[in-house]
Amino acid sequence: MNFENIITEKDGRIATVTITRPQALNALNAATIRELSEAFEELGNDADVRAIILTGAGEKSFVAGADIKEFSDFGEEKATELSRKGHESLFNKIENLKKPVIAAVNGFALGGGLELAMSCHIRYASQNAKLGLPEVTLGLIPGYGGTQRLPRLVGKGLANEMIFSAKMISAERAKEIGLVNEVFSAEDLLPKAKELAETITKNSPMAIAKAIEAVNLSDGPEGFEREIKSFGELFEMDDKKEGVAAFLEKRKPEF
Ligand code: CO8
Repeated sequence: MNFENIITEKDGRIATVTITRPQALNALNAATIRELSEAFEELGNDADVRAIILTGAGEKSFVAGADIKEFSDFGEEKATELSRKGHESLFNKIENLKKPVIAAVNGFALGGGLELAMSCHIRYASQNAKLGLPEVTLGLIPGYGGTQRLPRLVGKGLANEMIFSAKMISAERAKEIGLVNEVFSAEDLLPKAKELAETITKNSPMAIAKAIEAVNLSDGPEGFEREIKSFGELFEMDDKKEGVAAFLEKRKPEF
């Protein structure tokens, strides 16, 4: 895959996608959104890839938001289109991918950057990470899912505080409120994300795909029904045969 604003690498069953616009603190312009969408589409269809890590180049920034310079002279129509396109082509795509995506938040995750991290299934952060939704300082609100995903992750009260105040929070505070799972030193962040990805890739990809689908429905009324249906469907799939046989034969499963 050849891109201008991102790099994708594969190491065994794990792919890493790195956003590389350091001159703009990895801000998301339309081209970067397009490339990320393409990369996730391809990695989603790549049978060799079982888990994906998303990070930003350098130690200063994961993603400092949508590219403010690019949208500065937009009117309603163009802004609505960009927002909708982002939701559909990237943020929802990541959330609904059938393989786990881990955000390795290596610095600023602001605005669209935090929204991108929140569309991933799991977030690890470096100690120097700063997270926030500063859109109201620009006279805007989050436009890539932040008003919905942040309250789901941390509750309405804390989400409102972050959105209304535009204040950045530290990685430690983000862990305290459940916005990131773990905090590591800058040098440990990627190795730890890879370690988690390795652990995940040893488990049944069929079951994980079903788990992602069910967990994504946990905020609505359909989640329980999806769980029941998927639980049943897995009984007809190869991974369940292998997983249960391995347990009974006292060996490790090969998925
Ligand atoms: N967009 C474009 N360029 C950016 C962005 C950005 N979001 N963030 C940083 N940059 C650029 C700076 O302009 C600067 O470039 P230059 O040297 O050419 O002037 C370069 O990156 C380095 O930045 P700073 O000099 O500002 O670095 P500091 O260390 O002083 O500050 C900060 C770092 C605090 C991260 C600061 O850069 C900042 O506040 N950035 C903006 C953060 C922000 O407001 N993000 C939210 C953007 S809005 C958004 O994300 C909406 C999402 C929904 C969009 C829906 C579709 C329209």
